[in-house]
Amino acid sequence: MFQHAIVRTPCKALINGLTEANLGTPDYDLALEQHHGYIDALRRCGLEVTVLPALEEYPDSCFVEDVALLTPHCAILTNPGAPSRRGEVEHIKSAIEVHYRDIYRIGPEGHVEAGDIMMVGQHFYIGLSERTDLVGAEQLIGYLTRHGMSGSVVEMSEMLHLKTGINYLENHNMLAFGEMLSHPDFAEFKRTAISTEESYAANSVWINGTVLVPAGFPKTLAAIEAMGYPCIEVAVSEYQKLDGGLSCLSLRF
Ligand code: CIR
Repeated sequence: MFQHAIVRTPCKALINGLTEANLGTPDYDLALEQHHGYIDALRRCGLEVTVLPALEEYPDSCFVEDVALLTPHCAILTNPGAPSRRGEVEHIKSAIEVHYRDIYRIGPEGHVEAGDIMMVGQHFYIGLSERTDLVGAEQLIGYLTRHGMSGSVVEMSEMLHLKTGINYLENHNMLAFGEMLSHPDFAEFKRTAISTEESYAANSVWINGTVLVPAGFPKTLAAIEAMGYPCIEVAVSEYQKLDGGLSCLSLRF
């Protein structure tokens, strides 16, 4: 179960965030409104939410998930593969120090963005993407192992981050699309296929028994409800324009 979440208010420079989505420029006011709705959904799942102030010099800084991995036993600050995002890490540190004694950091020689990390119990799957490399992943696994957890790397080629294409809903259930549907590393799990036109909704998030689902993806919503999970739909269209999924907008621990 999770008790806390950390989010960061989107800055006005959000409209200049990194993207390959081709869905147009985000509307900042709508993005702010959607961020409030997101925070509200986290609270409805029982989380105490820390809201950090906007960081105008980092357009993508509201995607806090990428800059740290918060496990039940330790925290690991990452070193994002995207150069424009590296400075975000220093700014998340103090919010994490409030909750964690053991805090590690990925080294300058390796790169990790935690959107590439999927937690399944005490095991962490780490996607090797354009943002996360083997050197970074091995450092991360070293830190996890010190605290009795484990990690493994996942080869991938089609998507931005691992969790763009696969997400764990607990109880052995995963949502997957594209290369993640047949990926051998997840053969032991029950994978529910997300169709190409709803692929964005593969990034739905389990929080304390409830699943947050991006608004506007009815087939995925119905599939998750049919699996027996209560769902909360959250409008995040302005973040989709920046390749940002539901999970990247918060750190949950
Ligand atoms: C980026 O490209 O870094 C941001 N525009 C989106 C980050 C999405 N993060 C995630 O999926 N964990």
